[in-house]
Amino acid sequence: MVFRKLPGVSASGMGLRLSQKFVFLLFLSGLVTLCFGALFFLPDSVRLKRIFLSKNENPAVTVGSDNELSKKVPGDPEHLRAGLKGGEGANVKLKVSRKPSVTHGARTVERSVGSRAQDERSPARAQEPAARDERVTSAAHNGERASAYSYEAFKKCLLKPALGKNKGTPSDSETLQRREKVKEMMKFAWDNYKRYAWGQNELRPLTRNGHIGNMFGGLRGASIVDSLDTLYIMGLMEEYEEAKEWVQNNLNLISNGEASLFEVNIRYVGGLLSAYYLTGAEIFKQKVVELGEKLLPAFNTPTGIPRGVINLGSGTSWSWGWASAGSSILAEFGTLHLEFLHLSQLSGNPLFTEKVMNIRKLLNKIEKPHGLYPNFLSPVSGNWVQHHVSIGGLGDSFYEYLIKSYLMSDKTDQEAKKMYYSAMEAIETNLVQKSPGGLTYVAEWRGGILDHKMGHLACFSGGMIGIGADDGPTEQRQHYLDLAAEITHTCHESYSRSATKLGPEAFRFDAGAEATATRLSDRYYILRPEVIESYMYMWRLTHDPKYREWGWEAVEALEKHCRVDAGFSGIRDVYASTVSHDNMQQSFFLSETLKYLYLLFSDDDLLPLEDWVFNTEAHPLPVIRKTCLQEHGNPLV
Ligand code: DMJ
Repeated sequence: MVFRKLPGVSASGMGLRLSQKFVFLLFLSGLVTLCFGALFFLPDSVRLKRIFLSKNENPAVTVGSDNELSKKVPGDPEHLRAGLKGGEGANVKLKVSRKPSVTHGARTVERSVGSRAQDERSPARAQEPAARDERVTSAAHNGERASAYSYEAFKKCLLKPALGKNKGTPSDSETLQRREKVKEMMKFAWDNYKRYAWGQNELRPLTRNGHIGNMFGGLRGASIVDSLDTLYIMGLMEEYEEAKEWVQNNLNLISNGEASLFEVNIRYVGGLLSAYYLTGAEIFKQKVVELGEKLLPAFNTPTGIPRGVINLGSGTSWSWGWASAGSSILAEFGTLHLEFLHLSQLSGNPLFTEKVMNIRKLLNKIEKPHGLYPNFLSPVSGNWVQHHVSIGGLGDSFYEYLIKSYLMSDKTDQEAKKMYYSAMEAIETNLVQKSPGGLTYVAEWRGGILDHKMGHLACFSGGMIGIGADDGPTEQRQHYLDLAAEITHTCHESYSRSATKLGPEAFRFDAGAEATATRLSDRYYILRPEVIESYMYMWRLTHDPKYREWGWEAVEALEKHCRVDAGFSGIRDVYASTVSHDNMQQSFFLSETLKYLYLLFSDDDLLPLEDWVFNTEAHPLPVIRKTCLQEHGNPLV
């Protein structure tokens, strides 16, 4: 038909029959659709794509709930892995559906509720210019002020030497031997990573190769950055120097990939900050400020609540495909405060602090059901999206960062303190339960209905409640310490009731279960640290020898079931005496699990808690003593 309309050309003149014309047209239109469609699968950086797809487009997300999500986790060998404290969610591959927007007609139909929330206000890309301005401003700030920050001045404000009098060496020989064993485990994990996966993100110890994954937006060397401080405090200096050299020469921050804001913050920003504060090496400061700036555009949303995923090159951000209705996750946007305050300190740029204070303000103001903080919040409207509350995955480290913000502020951040203790009160009233067998646990809350399950991730709360006990209302102090001990005991039970003496990903207290996993999909252990983390804090707070014993049980179990010829691996079923390995040595095993074990068998003056607060990836950050810092010439930000 088209041909007939072309001047001077008749269809018959071309010698085509009607059916042939039809087939030809069909082929032509198919070809055009194919070429155009292919544009969407090109990487962001490809020029053609940038020309064809206008800047106003907003990549969308697909709807998903954490329920749907957890269904995807089990059996997905790629992701019997990782994970946020911030989420069962992050247990899954970074999965962002990038469907095109409004301008491409029919495709809008495919979009989800979540993406609509984004598109309505066209937040992400429409605000890109602002993001760029911020980076420029920030860079200018850096030039002027970063140099004003003096490491020597900072050191004068520590109450005690960071590594203690004698690097925390314990005086009794058994503890010393145990500590040496942990150090050997670290060296073994590191050497194998170095041999088979150097420069990649994590080691696959069975196949003896590296894993890059897609949580870090093209950044590499997650295990290196996560290990810097552990190597340093263990006195593995040769290894530390190799790691530092890699950061200096190979940590390339010019990346155009899509990263989890939370994971990059806790592992890379946290790791580099700690490395800087422990060693004073300028390279870490330079890298961390540069990286911090790349995260700022994630905050360009109508509310300032960042989205979960950011393209580190373009600054475009998205919500997770699985997050309910385009929402942001409490444990993700609530786990930035500690690092961002330090980024402001080091760079002299107040923007980092402003961003996290804005999150704080919104959370403080918003109405909370029964005083609880649900896990999903819309970055567009600033309202809760669902009423699921958990001190485990999706919620956890938000609470952790409240009390740690208070402690890191030299106990001056009264707002954080108030929010923490009110949240604790609501959690105790609504979530804390006692099992028929007398075990204390923290259940999950779904719109008023309790789910009698506790995730491995939630086991960090023993330590958190412990470190918060002393600053609670006077009449509650002993109670909080007791509660911390009870929760830690329950988590230890989840380990001791398994064949391997390692704990499952989630355990339940219903249908006759007491601290055991009832679902096949909850039986795995991926070298997580939370239970050991609580042992370490409880040891420091009480010096009850049982915590060291429990830590040693964990070392023996790790050695027996997780150590393989070329590293450490997670296991698929903690109840099976013949284990099946998941082929992944998580970077948090080096940064957290082994560090907490090492600290457990060290004297308390190695990273004393008066001076250091651990971020959620176990990277120690110093208490900010503003007056002291200023007196010694460090500018206040
Ligand atoms: C770590 O990356 C951090 O502890 C995070 O807060 C939660 N998940 C893992 C360890 O399990």
